[in-house]
This record gives sequence, C-alpha cells and structure tokens, in this order.
Amino acid sequence: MTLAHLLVTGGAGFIGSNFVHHVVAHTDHTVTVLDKMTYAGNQASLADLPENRVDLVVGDIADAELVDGLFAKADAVVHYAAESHNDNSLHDPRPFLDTNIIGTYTLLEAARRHDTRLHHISTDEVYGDLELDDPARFTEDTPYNPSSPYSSTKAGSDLLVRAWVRSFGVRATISNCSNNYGPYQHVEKFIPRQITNVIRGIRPKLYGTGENVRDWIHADDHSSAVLTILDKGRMGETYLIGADGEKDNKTVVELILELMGEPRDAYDHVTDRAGHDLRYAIDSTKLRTELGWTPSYRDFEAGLAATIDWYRENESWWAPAKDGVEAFYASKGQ
Ligand code: NAD
Ligand code: TDX
Repeated sequence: MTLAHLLVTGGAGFIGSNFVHHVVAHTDHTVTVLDKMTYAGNQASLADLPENRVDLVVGDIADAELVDGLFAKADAVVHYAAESHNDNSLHDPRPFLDTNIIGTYTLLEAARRHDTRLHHISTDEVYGDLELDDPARFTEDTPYNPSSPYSSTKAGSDLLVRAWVRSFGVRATISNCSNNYGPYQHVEKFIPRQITNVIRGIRPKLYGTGENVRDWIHADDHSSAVLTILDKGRMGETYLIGADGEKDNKTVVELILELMGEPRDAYDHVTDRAGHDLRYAIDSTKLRTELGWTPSYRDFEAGLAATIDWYRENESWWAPAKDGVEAFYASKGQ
C-alpha cells in the first residue's frame, strides 16, 4: 500500500484502538488519532504504542477547523468515531445525531475539499433484523431498515457518504460489520459486561429471553478487513464484514460462565431492550471473493477465552467505568 499517514477518528475507542494496534503491527504507516475522549474513549488503550508511529489529538469530528487541518496532512482517513451504544441511544439520542450525522458530514466536507480518501466504518444494524428461522443473511443489496436511534443515525451517515461520492466525487468506501468482541471493549457492552460481572461476583444479565442472535467477529479480523478495503477496495463501494459467527445471547452467557468456572445457569433474565433487534447475520461473500479477505479467528470459544483473560489481567483498564455502568443499568431494571 502506498498510503503513509492515516487519520483514524475514534481511535481511542474499542474497535478504533484495536485497528491502531493492528496497523502498527502489520504496516509501516504512521497514525494520528482524532478522538473526543467521551466516556468511551480511553487513552490507556493506546498507551503501549510507539510515539513515533502514533499520536493523539483530542477533539471533536464536528469541529470543521480542526478536521480541516488534520485532513491536510493525511493520506487517508478511517472513520470509526461514533456514539456506539444502542441502550444509550434509547436514553438520550441527541449525541448520536451530533456525532454520527453532523460529525460524518463534517468529515465528508473536508474529504471533498482536500480530495482525501475516506473509509467509513458502519454496522450491520442499518439493515434492521432478521427472523430466527430465516435462512437469509444481510448482503450489500439488503434494504436499509434501522430500528434504534443509534442504528438510524449510522444509516443516515452511510447515506451521506453515498451522496457525497455520487454528487461530489468524494473517494470513499463503506464497510458494515457485525458484532465485534476482543480487548479494549467498554464494560457497557454485552460480552465485557458479563465477564466483568463474573469477576466482581455479580450475576450476568440477559435481556428478555436471550434468544436474540448476534454474528460475532474478533475485532482484529475487523481490522484486517478494513486494511484490505483501504488497499484494494473500489471507490464508492460498500463491503459487508463478517466471520460466520452467529450465536444466541443465552449461549454466549452460558459459555462465559463455563469458561470462568461458574455454573452455566448462574445468570438473571432482566428487562428486555425496547425494540430489541432479533437477529443479525452477515454474508461477506463480496469482500472474500472480490478482495480476497478471510478471517483468522475461526474458533469463537478460544477467542472468548483469550478475551476473558484480557479482562482478568487488565482490571485497572475497566474498573473506573464499572460502577457507573451498573448503576445506570440498575436504574432501568437491567
Ligand atoms: P466505542 O464507543 O468504543 O468508541 C467510539 C470512540 O469514538 C470513542 O473513543 C469516543 O471517544 C470517540 N468519539 C465519540 N464521539 C466523538 C466525536 N464527536 N469526535 C471524536 N471522537 C468521538 O465504539 P466502537 O464499538 O469501537 O465502534 C467504533 C465504530 O465501529 C462505530 O462507528 C460503530 O458504529 C462501528 N461498529 C461497531 C461494532 C461493534 O460491535 N462495537 C460493530 C460494527 C460497527
Ligand atoms: O447486559 C446486556 N445483556 C444483554 O442481553 C447487554 C449490555 C446486552 N444484551 C444483549 C443485547 C444484544 O442482543 O446482547 C446483545 C449485544 O448487545 P450490545 O453489546 O449492546 O451490542 P448490540 O446492541 O448488538 O450492538 C453492537 O453491535 C453492532 C455494538 O454496540 C454496535 O455499536 C454495533 O453497531
């Protein structure tokens, strides 16, 4: 790849920081992270990276002047920054509009001014949900049908990118990935919440019946897919990223308990999420056949066991957020 300097928005968050680690390990690129350091950003996620490869600029992607200066120096931009949690979007949608819609608009205008290559990170949730017994999976041609304030703002941001490509010739690609797991994920999310609950002696909390299905991919596989698209992706195209990892939530909770040496039924059913999507499933044939990408983490149980080890060994990383997150969920009966 001829790219040398990447601007990574949201690089202090879960998937963004995994991507920065992946770039440092597998390429010669240098990286500037632009991150607002919201509750979801954590400088410790970037702490062990070489200073001559990675620097952090604390700021808002909706700050046009700041963004303009950073685009002037970047060979390509990878856009992870977002408000990312469905439950928060049900409680207070406004930050989702500010960051996911206005923030993405601000980046697109800068990409247009500087003719900078932009890769936009999105989610399979833009497609809505599938029935449990539906043999279909999402493809690049599935119509958009988002359910939550979060997924509707991600859908809106995708449509802005498509419009800026068509109307202004912006050089952009989009990827829509399934649920990620791995190190550096905030304890508000499903898998880290349950692992850290078990570490703390709290029973895991399953929303509703727990029959909801998510299609799990390791964050490092998401990173390798994004690098592949940056390298070989066709401008204006959308690529779905997934690793054939469908599991229902009940199975995941039981596996976490078993791997952590607890009885498989030592969890509670709690109030369901409003509008809870039933099932996500990704068909990533286009990415695999056109660009030659394949996932490396094929054994979910082994990846989950390594993730459990990471949370056990890095309590100082997650402990400061844990009590506040649990108090928030408790206030909602979750
Ligand atoms: P995260 O919440 O862990 O991280 C988001 C990061 O963005 C944080 O560091 C935060 O400080 C930063 N940020 C938020 N608002 C900002 C702003 N206005 N300006 C600059 N920085 C800002 O999220 P994540 O789970 O790492 O998700 C990253 C991206 O991947 C998002 O775009 C999300 O929609 C997408 N995605 C996530 C998943 C998943 O399973 N987590 C799956 C598919 C796609
Ligand atoms: O305590 C919990 N108990 C529970 O049963 C939590 C926090 C979640 N759940 C359920 C809800 C979902 O069915 O687990 C599943 C996963 O929940 P989240 O981790 O909140 O993820 P999800 O809502 O599926 O969205 C994630 O994947 C797609 C990311 O947070 C999004 O940013 C991404 O777009």
